[in-house]
Amino acid sequence: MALHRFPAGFLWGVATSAQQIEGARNEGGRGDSIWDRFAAMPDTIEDGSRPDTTCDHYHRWREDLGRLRWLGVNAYRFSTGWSRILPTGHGAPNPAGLDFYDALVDELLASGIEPFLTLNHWDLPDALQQRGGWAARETARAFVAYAEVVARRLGDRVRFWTTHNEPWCIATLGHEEGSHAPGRRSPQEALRAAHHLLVSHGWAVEAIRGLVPAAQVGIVLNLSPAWPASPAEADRDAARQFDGFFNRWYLDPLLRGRYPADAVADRIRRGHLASADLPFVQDGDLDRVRAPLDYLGVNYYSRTVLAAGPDGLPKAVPAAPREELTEMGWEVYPDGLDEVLGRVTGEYGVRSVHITENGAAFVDPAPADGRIADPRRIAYLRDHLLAVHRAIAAGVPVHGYFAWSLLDNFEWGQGFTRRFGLYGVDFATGERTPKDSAFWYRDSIAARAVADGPESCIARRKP
Ligand code: IFM
Repeated sequence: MALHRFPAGFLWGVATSAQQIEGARNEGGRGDSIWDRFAAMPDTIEDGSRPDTTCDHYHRWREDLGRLRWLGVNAYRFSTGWSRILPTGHGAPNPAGLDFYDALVDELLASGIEPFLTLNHWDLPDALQQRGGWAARETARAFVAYAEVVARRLGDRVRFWTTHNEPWCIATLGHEEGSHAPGRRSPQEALRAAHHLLVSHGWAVEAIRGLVPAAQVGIVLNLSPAWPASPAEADRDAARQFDGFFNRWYLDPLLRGRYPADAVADRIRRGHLASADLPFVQDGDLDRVRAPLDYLGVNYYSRTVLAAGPDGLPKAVPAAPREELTEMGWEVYPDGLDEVLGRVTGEYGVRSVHITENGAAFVDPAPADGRIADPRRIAYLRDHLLAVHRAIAAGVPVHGYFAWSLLDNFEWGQGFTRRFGLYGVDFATGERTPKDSAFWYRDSIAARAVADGPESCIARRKP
C-alpha cells in the first residue's frame, strides 16, 4: 500500500446546493423556484417527493457546519438560493435571504473553511420562468443583476465564485428532454437557453470582477468522455455527436469563442437550426462568453459509451456489468477523469481546474452503531482521488476536489431515491448519520493523502 500525498494548499471540500438541502420552501421570504413548481406537477419526480423540507439545512445549518469542521475540509462548495434572495427574480433583494448566506459565510471563515459559492445551481425563480425563463434573453440580464446583489453583499469575504452549475443539464434536461424543470421539450428552446446561460456567464464574470477585484471566477461543467461502443464508423460518429453537444457545445464558446461547427451542422441536419447563422447569438456575445476564466470547475461522474441508434442519433449503451454501475446507472470509471483533465488543460489550455463534484449513489444499509457501512462509496472516492493525484503528478493544474455530497439530498427527478451523501439523512426526522466514507474522507484530509490498496486497482477496460 502506498500513500499518495497532495500538494500543500490543495482544497479538500464537499459540495451541496441550495435547492437540494435547504428546504424551508416558504420561510424567510423565499419565493418559489422552477423546481418547486415542477415537483408539484404529476409524474415529474420518481418517488413523487418535493424539495419543500428535504434536509432542513435552513434550520440545521449550524450543526451541518459542525460536520464540515469534523470532516476537516478547508473548502465548502454551496449555492445561494436565487429565489431566496430575489423571490420574484427582480427588484429589491430579500434581506432575510441575504442574511442567511451572510451568516453562513462568516461562520465558514471563522472555522477556517473557504466558501466556494455557486450562483445558479438550477433554482431559477419561478417568476422569471413565467417571463420565458432561460429561453428568453431577459433572464440573462436578470442573472447578472442577481450576481451583483450577491457580490455586493458577500464579495468582501467570498473569493471563489461560480456562475452556473452544469449548463448542459439546464438546457438539455430542462428544455429538450423535459426530465428536469421547467419540463420543456423543445430543442430550439434548449439551444437558446444554452446560449443565454453562456452569455450571462460572460456578463456576470465582468460584473463580479468589477465589484470584487480579488475574485476567482469560473463556471462548472459536467464533462464526460464519449467513447464509441465499437470501432464501426457509425458508432464513432455517434460518439462525436454526443461529444459535440455534451462537452464541446460549452467548452468551445467558453474557451475558443465559437460553437463547434460539426455540432452546429448536426443540429441543422436534425432541423433544430435553419442555418449556421445562429439566430440567438448577437454581435459581441461570443467575445463576452470567452472572458478568461480563473478556473474551470469540472463535475465528473462517469464516461459515456455511445452506439448509433436506428435513427443515426447517439444512444448511450451500458458499458459495464450491473455491479460496476452506481445507482444512477453510471459506470464507475476513474480513468475517465484523467482523460477529462488531460483534455481541458491540454486541448483547451485551461490553467486551473477544481473538481467541483465527484461522488456516487449506492444503496446504503440501515445505520448500525451510529454509522452506515458504504465500502463501495469509499472505493469510488478513493479511485477518483487517485486519478486526481496522477493528474497532478503529471503536471495538470488541479487545485481542489469537492466530494458530492455532504448529505443525502433531493436528487432532482429522482427525488430521495438516490443517496450521494457522506452522511445519511432520515428525511422523516432530519437525523444525519455518518457513513464510513465520511470517516475515510476525514482521515484522508487529515493526512492530506490517499492510500491505495490492492482493491483500488480498477482494470483499465475498453468497450
Ligand atoms: O445532484 C447532482 C448535482 O446537483 C449536479 N451534479 C450531479 C449531481 C448528481 O446527479
